[in-house]
Amino acid sequence: YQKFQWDDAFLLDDQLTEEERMIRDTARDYAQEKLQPRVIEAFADEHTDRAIFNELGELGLLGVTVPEEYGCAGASYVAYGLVAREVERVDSGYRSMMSVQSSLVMYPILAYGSEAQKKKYLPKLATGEWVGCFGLTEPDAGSDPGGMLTRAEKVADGYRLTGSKTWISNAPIADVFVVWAKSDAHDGAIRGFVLEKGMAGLTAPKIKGKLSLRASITGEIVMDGVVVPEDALLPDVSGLKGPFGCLNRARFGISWGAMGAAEACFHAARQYTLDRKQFGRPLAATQLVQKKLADMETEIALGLQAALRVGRLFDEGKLAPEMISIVKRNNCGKALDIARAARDMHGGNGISEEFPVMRHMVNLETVNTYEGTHDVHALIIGRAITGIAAF
Ligand code: TGC
Ligand code: FAD
Repeated sequence: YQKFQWDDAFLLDDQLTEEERMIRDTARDYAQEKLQPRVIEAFADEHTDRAIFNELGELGLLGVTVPEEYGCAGASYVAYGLVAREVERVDSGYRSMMSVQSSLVMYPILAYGSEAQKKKYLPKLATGEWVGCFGLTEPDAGSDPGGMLTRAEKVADGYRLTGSKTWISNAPIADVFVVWAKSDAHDGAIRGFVLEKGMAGLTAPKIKGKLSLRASITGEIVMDGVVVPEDALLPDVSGLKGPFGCLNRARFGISWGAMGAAEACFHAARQYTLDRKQFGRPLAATQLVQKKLADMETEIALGLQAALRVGRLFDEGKLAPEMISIVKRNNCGKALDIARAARDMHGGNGISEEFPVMRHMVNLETVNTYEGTHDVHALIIGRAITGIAAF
């Protein structure tokens, strides 16, 4: 037998390729050396450091699955998941910045864009010279994006967009806006448009006062008759499957990222309870604490293994979106449980910013909600099981 590795229960590391390990290590070193030292202040001040995009870009960590011809690594989806895990080990907000840029902005331009759009946008998004955002959610259309009110009407040489999006990651600092609207010229079908900062009628005010994901800036997108040229339309997709194709990628990344946050909480709780003595012995010597640690170890081992399996199926072209719903839902829910337990195990210290547990806990409330809530993913899985949509 082998000696059990408490920090890699099922030897995940052995199941990765050389390239995946290399990308993982690049992301881990960057996250630990460059992101970890600034996260406490960023979260406290609700400050998003724009330079993080350039730093991620320099290391090739934006759009890692995008082909090399556009300045990216052309790596596997498993590699993308590993990057999300390492970045979210520090903070879910930083992972959010990375995954919106990669899955929700670069991917739709790659998959649905014209060659001219790909050449214009992808290299600059890859380096972080440009920041992107993705506008699907509206004030009255969250879980039900098909109920969106944003409209694109045909005008000479282009379209006029009117409507508003809310809860949009990166929006206030974005240069590029991938926005979804119902288009009159296409029988009311949902179509994607690429907008640029500075267009007349386009504003992106910041949403203030978030108690979660404070290191990642969030805003609205207000489109007050924004006129865009014909070539702002993403030509190669029509209908909700456009935005959902992007969400498949981002949700998959989140299933890994949430496990990174959970691991950070698990490791912190283990160390804290080994160090902290009450009743004359370490807290870790008590049965209740060991049960909690065993539960964390188990859920993380299972969650990572499941994310890896879905990633391999993704890379082999054998993916069903419901597989992603299973891992997004389960890993977010389990990460939230783990963060709450870790917070509790830190006692009073657990509410201090000096320990990562409460920050992860409040961040994971968002992660459990965005990209399809825990319950919406249950309904997606339920529909696949029964054939009945119960939304
Ligand atoms: P439904 O009838 O199910 O589908 C409409 C069309 O879309 C196709 N489709 C998919 N295609 C690819 N991948 C998927 N996962 C797909 N799911 C559906 C479907 O085949 C159909 O195509 P067609 O050709 O027949 O038209 O649509 P519905 O309106 O009944 O959908 C219901 C539901 C609940 C599944 C869906 O609306 C949903 O997923 N709601 C959750 C919304 C959501 O996730 N929003 C996320 C916003 S972005 C975000 O949160 C970013 S945060 C990122 C960060 O900061 O990290
Ligand atoms: P609602 O849809 O109103 O849901 C409220 C509650 O009702 C939830 O518990 C939900 O599970 C439940 N519910 C809804 N429908 C049903 C049903 N049929 N049956 C049972 N229960 C139901 N969106 C973007 O487009 N781009 C972004 O970049 C982005 N970033 C975000 C960043 C942050 C920090 C946050 C908080 C959100 C972000 N979102 C973004 C929006 C996010 O995707 C939505 O908040 C999410 O999809 C839920 O929509 P909602 O907030 O309108 O909640």
